[in-house]
Amino acid sequence: NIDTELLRTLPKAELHLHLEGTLEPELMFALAQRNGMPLPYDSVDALRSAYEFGNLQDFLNLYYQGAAVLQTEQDFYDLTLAYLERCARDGVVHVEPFFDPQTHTARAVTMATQFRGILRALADGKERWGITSCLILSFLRHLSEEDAVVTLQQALPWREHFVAVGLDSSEKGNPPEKFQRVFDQARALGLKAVAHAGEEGPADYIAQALDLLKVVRIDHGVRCSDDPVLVQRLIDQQTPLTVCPLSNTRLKVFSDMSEHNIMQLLERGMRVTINSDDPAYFGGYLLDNYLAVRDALGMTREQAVQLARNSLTSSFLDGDSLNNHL
Ligand code: ES4
Ligand code: ZN
Repeated sequence: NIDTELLRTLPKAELHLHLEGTLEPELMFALAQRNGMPLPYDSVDALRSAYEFGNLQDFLNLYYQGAAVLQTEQDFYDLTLAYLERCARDGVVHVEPFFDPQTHTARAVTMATQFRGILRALADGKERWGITSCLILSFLRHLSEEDAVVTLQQALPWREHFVAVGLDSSEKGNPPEKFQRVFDQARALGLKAVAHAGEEGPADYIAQALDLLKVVRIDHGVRCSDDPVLVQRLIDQQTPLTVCPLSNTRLKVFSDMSEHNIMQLLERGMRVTINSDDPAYFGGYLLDNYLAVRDALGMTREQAVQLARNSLTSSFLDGDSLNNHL
């Protein structure tokens, strides 16, 4: 198995990370106090002990409740900068974070507040630690397609400051086909597309995301293994999967890390990457996810190098900006 220090120093990219999911309990309390908002927990420890999830929806309920403390541009800045500081320590050289604007515009926190805080932190992260980034605007799939269309319109003044649209939140019952028109609009604007698919939802949602939304990566995608034809397609097309091991075990997608299929998918020749999803809620940042996979399933130095390389080559970087990290 590869040793921890080698894993830490290996240049890695993070391609599946929700900024709202990096809100540590300590920061949640600090922002609640700063903004004069009550929290339904007495202490950081009480909050952390509520992080026991039976499924995706259990988690999402707490995640949206937590995100409500984010009110000002400075809140979004502090959140994003704290994440980047952690990346710098873990050998993460490039990030492609999601944010969920609808979570905030629904509370009258404007698109401008969100973009200004996040973009200022991403610029400072590049300056301080050399971390490059591409931001992804993600639509909430439990809301209507019309709401997503309005959100895309609201984001147009920042069109040059995000590279792709994504699709997240409650997967079951909210198939990719529900968002075909807004993804068409986004691609017509020159944006790339990604989508969560095959996390809790069926393998068919992965095929829909590819065929109807024309995504260039699948977020999660681990349920592809239910469909051998789809598995072969993902191998043939070399579609990147942004797998999130600690997320999958915390949300009971796999009962235990020893049951996770990530190394099987990698060994079958799929373009697999390791990511942290919502590290403040799932018990670990990017390096912790690599270590958890290594400890449960084994990871040779060659496999670790392949995974880290996949993360960079599956990113939205190209040309010199990619080569500078390789
Ligand atoms: C998410 Cl783990 C996960 N799945 C779907 N949507 C999400 N939003 C934040 N984390
Ligand atoms: Zn996710």
